[in-house]
Amino acid sequence: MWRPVSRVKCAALATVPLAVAGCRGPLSTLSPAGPVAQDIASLWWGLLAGATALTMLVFVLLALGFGRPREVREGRWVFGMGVWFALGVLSLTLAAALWVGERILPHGPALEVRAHARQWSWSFTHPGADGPVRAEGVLHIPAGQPVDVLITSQDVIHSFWVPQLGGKMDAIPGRENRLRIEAAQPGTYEGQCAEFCGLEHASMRFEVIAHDPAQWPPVSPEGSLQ
Ligand SMILES: [Cu+2]
Repeated sequence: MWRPVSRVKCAALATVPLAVAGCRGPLSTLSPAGPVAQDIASLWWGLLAGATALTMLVFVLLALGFGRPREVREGRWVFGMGVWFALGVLSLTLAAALWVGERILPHGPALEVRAHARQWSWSFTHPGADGPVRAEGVLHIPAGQPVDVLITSQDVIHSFWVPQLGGKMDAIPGRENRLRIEAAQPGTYEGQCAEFCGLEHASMRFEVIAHDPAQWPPVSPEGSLQ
């Protein structure tokens, strides 16, 4: 028989689309726009599923504990659910994390660009028709192919992060770290320094423009990237 849904349940249901909408956006890992970021997003959902399964187990145990007295079979609840089920979930998530972590490493040849961090901005060096070309605040890459970003800093530790295209990597003075990113389609993607680096850290943003591979490299007659 149909029964009216309570206001509390209505309010709880109404928050679901809001919560899901909050996971999308130009600086969200859950809006992947390339294969590397897709792997990371898939891992995030897998870890969420594992955490949900374990949380549900705890709630079931709590319900049993506060429910009416009943006979509890140790073999099922202590070893079956408490040990083997939890170990199974944790082993699966660990295996998935190792597998994805290996997949997103820079394997094989890729176009190389350089990222230079400083308080509080980024500059990038790209291959150009007549030699390396430098651009302030905008990283240009071709779409549809892997790109390795060689990242360094000239002052303190920063972190290069374009959530829709890949993982994040620290920019460390005196050192060059390599991060693989890839954009499946031409477009503009947002990046952000992901390591607190001083007062203006929050405004240390940059853009990645992925170009049509047929128009790469996009060098203007003046020698700067458009
Ligand atoms: Cu920063």
